[in-house]
Amino acid sequence: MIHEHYALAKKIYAKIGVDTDAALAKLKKVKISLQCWQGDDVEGFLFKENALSGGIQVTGNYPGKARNAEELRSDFEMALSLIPGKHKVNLHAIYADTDEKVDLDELEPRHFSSWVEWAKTQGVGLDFNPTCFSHEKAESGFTLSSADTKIRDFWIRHCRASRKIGAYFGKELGQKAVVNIWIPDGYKDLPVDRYGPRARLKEALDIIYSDKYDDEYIFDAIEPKLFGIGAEAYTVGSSEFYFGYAVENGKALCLDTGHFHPTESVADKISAVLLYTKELLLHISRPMRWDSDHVVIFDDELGALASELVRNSFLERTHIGLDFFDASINRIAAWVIGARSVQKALLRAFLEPIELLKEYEAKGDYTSRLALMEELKNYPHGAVYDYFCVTEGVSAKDWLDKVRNYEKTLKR
Ligand code: RNT
Ligand code: ZN
Repeated sequence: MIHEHYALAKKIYAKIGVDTDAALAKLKKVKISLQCWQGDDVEGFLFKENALSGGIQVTGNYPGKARNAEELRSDFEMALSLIPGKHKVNLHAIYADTDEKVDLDELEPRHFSSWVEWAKTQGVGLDFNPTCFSHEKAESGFTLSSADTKIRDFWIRHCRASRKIGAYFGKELGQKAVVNIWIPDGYKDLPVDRYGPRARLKEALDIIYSDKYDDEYIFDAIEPKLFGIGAEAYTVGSSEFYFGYAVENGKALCLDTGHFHPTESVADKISAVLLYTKELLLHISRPMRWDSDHVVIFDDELGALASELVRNSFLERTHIGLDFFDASINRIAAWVIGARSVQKALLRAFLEPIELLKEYEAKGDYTSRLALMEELKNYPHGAVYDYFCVTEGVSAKDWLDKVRNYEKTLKR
């Protein structure tokens, strides 16, 4: 059935000059980085007693979260088996797999060697993030921008250690590791000095990035944010702050789709940012009324984001990561739904007759442009995606049954 549907879809797309096989070949090349923190509600393994802080929140009490690296890896294997293609796994520093009592500023590549060995067996790449929250030294609400040099130096050491770990991932796995810095620093209420913390953050980043690593191994990104819970009035690492820093220092900006006013379009920002930065990191999330980090679905925003990347050939310069944490549904299904939604959106974008649409636009024929864009929504891209799943050896439709069966075997 799936093959028949595909044959028909292929003909339908051919009529508007679109080659479905070529679209699938492009989709196959796109890696999505799966965020490990969806698997255990951003708890990590290093400091089991620490509560989640930094103004982010996980809600829900669905059973079965991973309690250690072994369980998390097993969950990942299940999820990866249901997502067509080869992908990446995105780790946070608190997911170190070690029996040693080690603080964040003392982390070394060896504390992640089991992850690297596992990644090799799975054929996945690894990305990395310093964890500048859920820690006693982040309790003041300030990390890299703290006025207390002891605190600031601790976080600088942690970020330097994190880049070293990222470079180790890149070297071992033969593919660049994205090392993304996000800090929660900010004030709940109106500050008097908005400049000082930003000046300190800039200085801290300069120190962190003074360690040089091979471009082949590591890719640096910095992630701005509008606000966090408890930091509603002022966020040090704002959009302008990091955009400026990225442009001046040749770093990549990370655009998290939840980190803007809810009516802003992140899709619209990409073409502006990529005029000034070489590369881009996306944290694809789904904000609902606020930065709620709901599981990503194939909605209009995601469609627009995917079209922007494809129409402008930005994928070569863009790293795609997922960033959501929903504890109210099965956590493995959450990864699968999110990743497959991104793929579906990208596929629909790859199946657009871009030249024809551009031609309408250039001629000023906005009627044809709008009419065709709307018609395309009903084209059989779903049949093409199903075929992609099957050719990649992945369930097209009944993947959730597999998650359910796996879930039944868990003793958590
Ligand atoms: C927080 C940022 C950040 C985190 C992860 C856990 O608002 O989006 O990327 O979600 O690092
Ligand atoms: Zn993010």
